[in-house]
Formats: sequence, structure tokens, C-alpha cells
Amino acid sequence: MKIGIFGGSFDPIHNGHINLALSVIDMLTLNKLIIIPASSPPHKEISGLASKNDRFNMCSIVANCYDGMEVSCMEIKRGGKSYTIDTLKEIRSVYKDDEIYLILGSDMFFSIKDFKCSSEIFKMCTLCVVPRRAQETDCIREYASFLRNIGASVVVLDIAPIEISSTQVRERLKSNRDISKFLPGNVEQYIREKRLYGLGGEYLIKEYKSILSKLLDKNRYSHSIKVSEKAIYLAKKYGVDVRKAELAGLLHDITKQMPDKEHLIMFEKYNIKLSDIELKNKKLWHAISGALYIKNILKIDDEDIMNSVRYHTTGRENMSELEKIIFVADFISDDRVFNGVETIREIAEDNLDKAVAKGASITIVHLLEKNKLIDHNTLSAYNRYTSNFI
Ligand code: DGI
Ligand code: FE
Ligand code: FE
Repeated sequence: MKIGIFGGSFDPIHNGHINLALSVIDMLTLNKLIIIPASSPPHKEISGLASKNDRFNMCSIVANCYDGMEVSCMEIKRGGKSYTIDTLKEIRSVYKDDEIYLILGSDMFFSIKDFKCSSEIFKMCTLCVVPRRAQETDCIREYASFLRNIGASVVVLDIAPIEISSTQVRERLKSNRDISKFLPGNVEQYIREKRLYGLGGEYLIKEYKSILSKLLDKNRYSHSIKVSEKAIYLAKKYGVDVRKAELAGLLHDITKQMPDKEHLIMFEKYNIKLSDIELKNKKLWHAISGALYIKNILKIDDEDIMNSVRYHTTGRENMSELEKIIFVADFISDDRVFNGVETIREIAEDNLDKAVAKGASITIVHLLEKNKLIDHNTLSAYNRYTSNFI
């Protein structure tokens, strides 16, 4: 049998790898290609890289889609630094009489002489090099004949390289750009489900906090943190996406301290027509401009987060679970002390809709006492969520 070995960190495996694997299988008429994700030191996972387990799982997802592709966890199991010679020996112990092809990218290829036990490596397999860039081909051929002279067998494969790097894939994921041309759909799905590569948002939350601390004074900033904390609590309780709740809570008042004029400039710029009631009540402006801010300036592309900010002050008739959570969290965050806050806190422990209804009713009573106009969204929220309970 002809067996190919394809090692790398696969962090994550992407269409460049897959395309290369398929071309190699085809050109060398391999019976089997074994993908071998390398081990990695544990501290790497913290710096926005995926765990061994996740890298292995992503490779498996890909291998399962193609005949003749397999994944081996031998390097991951061995742990420590992954030496090619150890891997070859392990492969040899299983495939005693088979032809082994070691697939190498050009950077690996040029340093193969410095690998541990390189002359032994040369005896055990055929080196199979794939240029990363078209311009490299001449250098590669030259170096290949040098290696042949010292006893290696080398094949140089002419494969039009797909120039994708895992780094590029991770960057795109982090900045929320489209990734569909870079990764198979099922790998992307895995990454999103497991929140790999910073998609958990830890690094983003930090960044947003620093932006927020520049836009808000100390009290308003601390209020935002407390709403975010309460939103996390409610999200866990009611089975809502915790990261979205955290983010929406954190950012809900982001434009609260912007000068009036800037609100108006934003409405004009993004073509938002305010109703008469909205125009008269400046208190309502920050919810509208806040949603515009996170969409257009922070580039957070999430309708639900945006609407949670947009309707956090008034509520509205049909609110998503996240919208309810932010609306309620803003009422009952730990810094709130108004009359009735304890009642809403208690209600929020067992019924989110009821807490929305109570919040809307408190707002309406407060506005009536002060002879203020009541926004139709506030009334709709009150009617919609009170009607369940009478
Ligand atoms: O931004 P926060 O202070 O954290 O809280 P918020 O966004 O709920 O704003 C509360 C203020 O908004 C409070 O003064 C009441 C006012 N408000 C809420 N709903 C309405 C409203 N004001 C008017 N005029 N009409 C409403 O329907
Ligand atoms: Fe607010
Ligand atoms: Fe608030």
C-alpha cells in the first residue's frame, strides 16, 4: 500500500489543507492518507488557539467526509514536542512493508536536514514536497536534487497552491468576516459551537469595556457592568445565549452620555425618523442611538443584540428572550434602589414575562406622575406582557 502522512498543527484544518490532501492522494495514487495533528504545549490554548482535542475533532470531521483519509492521534497522545522520526517509527510498526510518503510544505522541506535523525527519516520514507507559492518551484527542485544526492527520495508535486493560512482563518473568525470559502461548513459549525479562536468573546469583552470606560463616567460605567452581570445571571436561568446577554448588557447605555447634538447627527446620518414622542423625550434617544452605535461603529452584526439595546428603555410588543433579559436586567441590576425594585427582583426569579410587565407598569406610573408622554412601545410592552397574567 501507499500511505501518505500529513502532519501539522491544523489550527484549524482548512480548505487549503483539504485541497492539498486530495491532490496528493490523487497524484501519488495513495491508498490512505493519515492526517496527524501535532501535540502542543497547554499554554497555547489560552492565546486564542484551539486545544489538541478540538484540533483532532476538526480533522476527524474532515477525514470522515473522504474515502482514504484518516486521522491519527499518535502525536497528541505522545505529547511533548512532536518529532517526525518518532511518528515515522510508530507508523512503520503498523505498516511494515508499505510505501510511506511524508508530505511537507516548502518551509518544512527546506529545514528537513535539521530534523532530529534526518538521515534515518530519509531511509524510512519518500519526501513529498508541495510548494506553497508558485515562485518557489525552482528552489525546491534544486534542494530536492541536493537531498537525493545525500540519499533521500524526493518527489516534488506540482499543485497549484491555495493560499490560505490558519492564521488568516483565525483572524477572519475573530473579526466576524465571512469564512465560507476558507473552511468546510461542518468545521465552521464546530468552531462556532465550541466558541474557538476568540469567538467566546473574552478578548472582545475586554476591548468593549475599555471603549465604554472612555464614553461613560464612573457611575454609568459601573451601572453597565452591573447590568451585564445581571444579564448573565438571567441568561443562564432562562437558557439564553450568555455571551450575547453579557455583551448587550455591557453596551446597552453606550450612548447615554453623548451630547444631544450628536444623537441628532446620528439619526440624520442613518436616516432614522423619530416619532413626535421620541423627539420630545430625550431620555429615549440613547436606546435608538445606542443600537446604531453598536451596529455601525462597533460593527457588531447581531440583530438580537442590537434590538436588545434599541428596546431596553421602552420594551416593545413582541420581545425576544434576550430583549426581555436586558430590559429586566436594567431594572434590577445591583445598583438600582427605586421603590419596587425588590418586587421585580423576586418576579424575575420565576417569570421573565411577568418581570417585563411589572417593569413597564412601574415606568408608566412614574411617567404619569411626572406628566410625561408615554411611548407607544412602552404601552405595547405593558399590554402584551400584562395580558398573560389577568
Ligand atoms: O438608561 P438607564 O437610566 O439605565 O435606564 P433607561 O434606559 O430605562 O432609562 C430610564 C429613563 O427613561 C427614565 O427616566 C424613564 C424614561 N422612559 C422610559 N420609558 C419611557 C421613558 N420616558 C418617556 N417619556 N416615555 C417612555 O415611554
Ligand atoms: Fe438606558
Ligand atoms: Fe441602563
